[in-house]
Amino acid sequence: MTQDLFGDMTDDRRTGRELLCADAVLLRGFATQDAPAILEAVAQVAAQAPFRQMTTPGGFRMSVAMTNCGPLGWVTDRRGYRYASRDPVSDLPWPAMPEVLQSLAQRAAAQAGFDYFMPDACLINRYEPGARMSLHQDKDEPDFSQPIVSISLGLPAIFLFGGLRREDKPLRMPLLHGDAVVWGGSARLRYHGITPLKQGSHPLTGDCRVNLTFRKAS
Ligand code: MD3
Ligand code: FE
Repeated sequence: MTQDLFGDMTDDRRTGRELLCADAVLLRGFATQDAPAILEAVAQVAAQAPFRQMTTPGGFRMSVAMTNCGPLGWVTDRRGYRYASRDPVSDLPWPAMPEVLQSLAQRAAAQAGFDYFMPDACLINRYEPGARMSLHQDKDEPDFSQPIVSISLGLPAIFLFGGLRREDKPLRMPLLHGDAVVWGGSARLRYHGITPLKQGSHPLTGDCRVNLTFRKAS
């Protein structure tokens, strides 16, 4: 008799896939092996387009420092949130998306069932102790049928995973070094955030956390 030993688990130990909710998949440790190469690529990007703390339309300076690579980059200033093809600091195009990042995002998406994900924007967030991201939706992209892939590196963070309305009480979930999350479909517009980063030290990133999100922004 054939039997699915893991058939009753939402934590799928055969694949490392864990369902956060419908259409949101957590791939624990997906990027751990590639972390040194990913961080080298991030350093290359940041040498051309340095991390900076951008200003929200409401006039607040974000605690998270950001940069981008790929044809489009996410930016915010007093005029609003948007994707732009140039770095507003240098007025140069964003650095190209390194192959190691592009292929990682595609492999993560495929693991979650999105076979032809072609991201054209990679937002790179750097959290130092105390930095946070309040509850928000990712809705500056034109096509919500396209998923988003997120990779977490360095210090752990507590991820807030809300519903489709800001009022929905969020679940808290740790995101650890090497974790990937892919969310699409009915999860694509869920509210989410990151609680203030705790102090610590990670052998590969020192006193910070780095998060990359890959998007199809055109
Ligand atoms: C959204 N970044 O850059 S990504 C962002 O860790 C952003 O820096 C966070 O939100 C960060 O816009 C979180 C992780 C994530 C994981 C699962 C989700 C976001 C999600 C599920 C649904 C919606
Ligand atoms: Fe987000």
